[in-house]
Amino acid sequence: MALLSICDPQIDALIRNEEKRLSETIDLIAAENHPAPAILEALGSVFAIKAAEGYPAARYHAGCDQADALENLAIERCRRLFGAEHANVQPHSGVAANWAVYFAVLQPGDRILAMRLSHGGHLSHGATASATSRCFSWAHYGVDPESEVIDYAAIEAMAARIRPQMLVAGASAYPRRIDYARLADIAAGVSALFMVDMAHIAGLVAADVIPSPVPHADFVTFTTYKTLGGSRGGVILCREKFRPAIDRSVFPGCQGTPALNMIAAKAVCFELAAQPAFRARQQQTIANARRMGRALEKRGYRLVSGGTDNHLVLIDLRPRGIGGDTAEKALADAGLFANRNPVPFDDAPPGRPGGLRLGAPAITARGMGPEEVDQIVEWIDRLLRHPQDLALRRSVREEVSALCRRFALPS
Ligand code: DSN
Repeated sequence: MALLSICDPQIDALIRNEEKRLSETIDLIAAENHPAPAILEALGSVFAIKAAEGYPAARYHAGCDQADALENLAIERCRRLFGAEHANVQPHSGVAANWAVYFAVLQPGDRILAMRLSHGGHLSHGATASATSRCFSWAHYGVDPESEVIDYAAIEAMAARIRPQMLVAGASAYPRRIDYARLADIAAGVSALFMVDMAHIAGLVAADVIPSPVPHADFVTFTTYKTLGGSRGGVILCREKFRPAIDRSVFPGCQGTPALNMIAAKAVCFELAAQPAFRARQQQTIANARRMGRALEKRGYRLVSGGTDNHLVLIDLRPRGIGGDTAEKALADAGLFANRNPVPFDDAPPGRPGGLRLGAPAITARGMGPEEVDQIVEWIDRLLRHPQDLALRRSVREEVSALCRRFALPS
């Protein structure tokens, strides 16, 4: 960074400011985490330079000896971590991984059945705003209106009616476990392929603290920067028989040269995720999310599905008469970062949804436990009781900074 401060002080200043923001505030965004600095070191390494189209031992550029060793190691570590037959570590993101799976085995216009965005699904699962919606014929399933848990009987009926070529599971705002065995049976019953996007929960799966989709699915996609605790990037796991189609679809189908620096960071992330300390951290992530949920309920908040089995909770703010956008802003001004989110059967516009999503991965990475979770919930409650009180935001922000000084970012 010493060089950057000389050659580009503006960018250097932005990096310093972002470091300060991270260390002095609390990250409750369920999709985020605090990676180990070793991961960022790999990301900023000379591997950022190399062009290496293709795969190990089959490149379209010369000078790839180290690149081949790197990618092979990343693939091997990833396969071992998740017990997968094949791993492609080249996708630049989770969305890129999903595109590559769709185009590996489907034709434009094919039918895909996936979880509805407003019930917790993901944009790249055929949401109207995503280009994926224009390439395939999507149908969406959701949660049961009473339990707010995935309605498997309804999925079975929809699958029988629609006869999709692919069934997609996985979510970005669903606090419960997913019954992969049941979904695999439903897919098999209509001869559909089965893909699981486990981006949010990949760390919990790697640590074996929740069930893995890998034995049940033909394809599993994920990102490395959420619960898995790495930096940004995507991965595809698949059965061996799909290896040629998946590899061709990633390169040259959907991407050009891989980002080898990202692959280096992914490899370090997989190595760290295989350590015993990582398992303890993932167990604590779930314990912290559960505690957060119970503490919120005690203060009268309604949680979607009544709680959580994973790293996030989704608060339904509609009974409180506060928009998710107002809540997000009040918390952010106080140094607590979370994000507004739709809740199932929410008819509010997307910019002003009725929910707030809170996640425990980043606070857990800082070593925070039950006492700090209770304190965070107390702040959230105070802020949401007086969502327009600017003085309150300022005073909570000071308390947040004081807590942050006791819990350094991972070093
Ligand atoms: N998928 C988005 C989220 O869950 O916040 C970003 O990764």
